[in-house]
Amino acid sequence: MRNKDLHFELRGEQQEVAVIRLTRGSKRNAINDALVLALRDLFEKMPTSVRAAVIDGEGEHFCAGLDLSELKERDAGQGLHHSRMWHAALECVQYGPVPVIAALHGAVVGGGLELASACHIRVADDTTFFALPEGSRGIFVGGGGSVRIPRLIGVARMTDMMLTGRVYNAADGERIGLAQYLVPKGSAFDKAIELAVRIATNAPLTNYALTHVLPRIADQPADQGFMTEAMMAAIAQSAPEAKDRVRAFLEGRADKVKKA
Ligand code: 1HE
Repeated sequence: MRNKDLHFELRGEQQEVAVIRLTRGSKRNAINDALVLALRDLFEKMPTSVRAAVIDGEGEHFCAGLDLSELKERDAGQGLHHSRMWHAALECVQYGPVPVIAALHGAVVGGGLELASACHIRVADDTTFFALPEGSRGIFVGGGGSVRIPRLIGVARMTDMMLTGRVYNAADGERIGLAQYLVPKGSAFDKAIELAVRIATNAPLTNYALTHVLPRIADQPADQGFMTEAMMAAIAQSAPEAKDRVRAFLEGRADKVKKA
């Protein structure tokens, strides 16, 4: 599981926050086959203490995408399996054990944007820029981007990014939905940790509902979505932890919602 290009550490009193860092800064954190497999293994074998995870990248850029030096002559079958390998790994990120927050800076391009879009929350600092250079390299996305990115920004914007090589800066990226948070240069990681610490205090079943059930409801026809929602609501509210939390509020022991 260990890979020299992937740093892993646990933070917090209960070791509840995992930090995963791409440490291939000399290659702008370009993802080669070994690294994509290491990411998959890491999410499959996440320690049970972990309640939330943060992914970031060493150096000036979050991730330059696929390691283009490995893009050798593949036949159609090999290309298919390569893409499916990325799918399997990023599936482990999106549908893994815990919510994942991407702390973004610099280039978030190609497969780097595909990795970021498999995370549940994206925090971008002012230096972030988003692009899909596959369009000008004569290739196509292969890491799930065609499924996940239109769900964030719509088919028209992704089509434009790939047809024209359009690059979105951090502010415009946040405006169109590529990131949910925009923070000053150098502070994406700290903001992501702050969010992870907060998320780690939620009931695990609620976090599971949000990461595993909500995206599936969003893909269902409304009639089925309402039914899935009702079943998830029933399961969540019957957990003892939910009853404790509701009682704490009714007895004045829990925080009120504060005005933003
Ligand atoms: C790389 C890669 C890479 C950098 N594969 N080696 N991705 C791209 O098309 C992005 C290509 N990269 C860039 O546009 C730029 O490198 C950056 C904007 C990200 C950063 O620029 P800069 O000036 O800071 O770095 P650099 O000088 O371009 O690169 C430093 C080194 O990293 C250099 O290697 P060196 O041995 O000459 O030092 C680069 O070759 C290397 N490097 N990016 C391999 N991507 C599942 S399908 C996904 C499809 C894709 O992701 S397509 C790839 C899209």
